[in-house]
Amino acid sequence: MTKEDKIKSFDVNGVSVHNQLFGLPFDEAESDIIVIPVPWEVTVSYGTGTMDGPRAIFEASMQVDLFQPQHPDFWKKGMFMLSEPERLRKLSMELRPLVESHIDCLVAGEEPNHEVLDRINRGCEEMVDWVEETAGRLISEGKKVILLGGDHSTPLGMLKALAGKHESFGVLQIDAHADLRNAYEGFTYSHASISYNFMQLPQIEKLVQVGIRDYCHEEFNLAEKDPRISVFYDRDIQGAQFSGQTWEAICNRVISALPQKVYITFDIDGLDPRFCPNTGTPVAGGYTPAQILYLVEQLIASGKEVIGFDINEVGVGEGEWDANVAARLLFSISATAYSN
Ligand SMILES: [Mn+2]
Repeated sequence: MTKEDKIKSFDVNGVSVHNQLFGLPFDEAESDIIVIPVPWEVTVSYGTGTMDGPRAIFEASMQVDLFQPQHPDFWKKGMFMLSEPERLRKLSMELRPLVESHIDCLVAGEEPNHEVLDRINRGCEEMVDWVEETAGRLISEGKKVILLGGDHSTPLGMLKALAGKHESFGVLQIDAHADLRNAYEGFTYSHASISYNFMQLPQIEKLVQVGIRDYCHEEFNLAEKDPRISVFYDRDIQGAQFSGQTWEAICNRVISALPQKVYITFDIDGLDPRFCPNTGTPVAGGYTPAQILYLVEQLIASGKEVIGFDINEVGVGEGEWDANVAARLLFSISATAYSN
């Protein structure tokens, strides 16, 4: 059956296709938009559970209705999620106990084992390489790409792949954390170092962070002195709202700070924790899904282009609430960013 035939015969109001992202009937070749799942939680520093995020979002996606008021035909573009790389899930589970013993060492003030640290860093490098290779292949096939973490170390390979295609672009980071630490806890590819790491790519001309409310002196100072980094701290955003500034005005300030091409890295903990109670490192404060969606809508309305995005740090605890929120955001952000 051709894609056209599938579109004609698919009942968009009916029961979703079993075991397919959003219950859509398309395969990888027929889908314009491909989701890369990265089951990975090696360097997480507080709670675990993000490794199963992509799987849980996939499950929850089958309950999402496909009507998007501004883009009712979006589903016809096709969205498909690759199968999970089993090798990475296995490697993540192998490395996790080593990370825990390394962190215990640091907490106890003992000298860490450098061989163990090397092994962790090499394992993380393998994950980054796999993501870069996979995203690179999809980009060269003309696909729009989305990554689902896993912890926030997972998008580095995706950004490297995009840096191979785009001479210059900006990153919009929605997050409670700045993630600007250099090799946090000794881990080169820590989830708390993602922004420090991708800012080493010369193609990234600008980083605009939104929602930051848990950060250290080093991160504050680094952001202050790097002209490529603009931070909209949660305290300042909430303060502006308290004194009467609209969310629209705040979005416009964020968007003005970004260049024409934008990658969005969305740590789910940027949201108010009531929308992601099982994320690894929740922090009080933050935003509603509607506010984030409005920000992306305004970004697209401004004429800027989204060249890729990720959603990461979605935790799985009791029930499926976190994944349910993330699945709906995945669909509506995709419809907003990728309808043209
Ligand atoms: Mn975070």
